Amino acid sequence: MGLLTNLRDSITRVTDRLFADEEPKRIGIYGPPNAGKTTLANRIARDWTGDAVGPESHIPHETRRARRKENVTIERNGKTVTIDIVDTPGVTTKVDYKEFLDHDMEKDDAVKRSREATEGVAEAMHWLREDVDGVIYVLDSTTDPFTQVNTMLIGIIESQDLPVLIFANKVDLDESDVKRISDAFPQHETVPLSALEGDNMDEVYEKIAEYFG
Ligand SMILES: Nc1nc2c(ncn2[C@@H]2O[C@H](COP(=O)(O)OP(=O)(O)O)[C@@H](O)[C@H]2O)c(=O)[nH]1
Ligand SMILES: [Mg+2]
Repeated sequence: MGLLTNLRDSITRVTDRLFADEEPKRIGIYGPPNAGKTTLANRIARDWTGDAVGPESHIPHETRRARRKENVTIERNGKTVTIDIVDTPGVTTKVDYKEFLDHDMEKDDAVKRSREATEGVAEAMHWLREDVDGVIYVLDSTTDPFTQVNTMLIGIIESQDLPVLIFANKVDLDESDVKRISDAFPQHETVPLSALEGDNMDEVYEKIAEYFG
């Protein structure tokens, strides 16, 4: 009985995919460590599916492998977009195990974490070239956006002709400066939000539907 039910469900899933108008778009969430990528991925997943993607953390590189939440359907203004949300590790020039030691970790564990984080970053970069249909680039609006990593990554995204939205996160904090971000990347649309507090999520979903639908 269980076997038949499983088989039937698998066939239904495959035929649903075959006859669906389109495959879901795969949207990668990129940006530096601690920008709030996982918090955002979790908020989107919870708002539209009720489940989360992965753990958020104040320790940099908590997301050391890419995590994926498939078939998240977002509806806005009569537009429906089904996306696979890919939460990637933060991209940076340096993953140092000493950074983890600052967070009260044993050296072995810290070295292991930094190795995993480096592999995760390589994986995220590979996906950017091969495996995503659009990018949400998340920045912490309390920090300077003019870094080599941001400029380089946005350059790569542009060279792939991928649609990209820049999210200026953490607008709930006093030091938040959204204009600094929109001035740094005037060629792209900047959407202010607080992934933590859920501020401005209506506009976030509107823009996602508009850009990736
Ligand atoms: N104040 C504030 N903190 C945030 C916001 N979004 C994320 N954070 C915090 O920033 C830290 C890093 O978040 P996380 O989602 O793990 O960042 P990631 O490394 O980009 O995945 C965590 O402590 C979050 O609670 C936000 O909108 N406002
Ligand atoms: Mg993360």
